[in-house]
Amino acid sequence: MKLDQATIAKLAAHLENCELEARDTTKITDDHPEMDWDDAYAIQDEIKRRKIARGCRIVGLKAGLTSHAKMKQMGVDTPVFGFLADYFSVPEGGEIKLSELIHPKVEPEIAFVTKAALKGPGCHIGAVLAATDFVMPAIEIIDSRYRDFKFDLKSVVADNCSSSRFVVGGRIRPVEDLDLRTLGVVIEKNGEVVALGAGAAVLGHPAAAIAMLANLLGERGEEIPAGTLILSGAITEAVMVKAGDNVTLRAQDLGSVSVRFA
Ligand code: OOG
Ligand code: MG
Repeated sequence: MKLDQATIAKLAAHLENCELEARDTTKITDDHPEMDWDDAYAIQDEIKRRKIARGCRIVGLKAGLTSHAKMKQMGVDTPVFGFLADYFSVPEGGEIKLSELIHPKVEPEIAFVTKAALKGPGCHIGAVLAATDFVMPAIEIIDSRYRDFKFDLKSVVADNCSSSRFVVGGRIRPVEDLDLRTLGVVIEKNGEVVALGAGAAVLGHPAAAIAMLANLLGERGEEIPAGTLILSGAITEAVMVKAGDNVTLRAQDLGSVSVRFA
């Protein structure tokens, strides 16, 4: 760790206030170039602590930057993880007010729900599939607090990996009958296809993102408990939205999920 506790608390408050007030900021590594990975996750943990202290529930985890499309779009090269708070969850077919967000983008993802704990090191796809209760399609709405989505990995980790909102729904299915590698997804904006891909875009298999997450948490002595919702990361690049947009994710074998922006 390179930052002291007071600086971590100050940066967490700053980033969380930007989230809650829907305003952007410059990336925090501009002022703290020395900060390391532990500092970045400590700031994210402090944001989580602030939310819990205010009465929020943590309802899940997310992996991010798990596809080449995303890494290329954002100019970074390592997957990262963050948490999902209760108020991030938007009902299927629901509406998101653009005034509450800065510059949201949508991503097609596969959501996993576990039925057994997963613990690294050494967690692999087989362990993830055995521990998966079911999967469902998800639209993640990311909203980096950094101006123009310009960030480096440590800044984005501190910012809870741009987490903002998510919508899950569609068909809920056990993984046994699915091939998540070849499962196709299409994102439509106002009826027009704007991005498409297949599950293998995420680290070769979306379950590999969950294994990676269990292994990263394992380094911290933590595990993924049974009953955890986890977003496995965007299959395609993220797509910009504006007021009035209707977004639908159509996922092969998993039905569709929609959300509107007002
Ligand atoms: C970071 C979050 C990335 C994903 O699914 O890859 C993410 C960002 O691109 O702002 O959620
Ligand atoms: Mg995502």
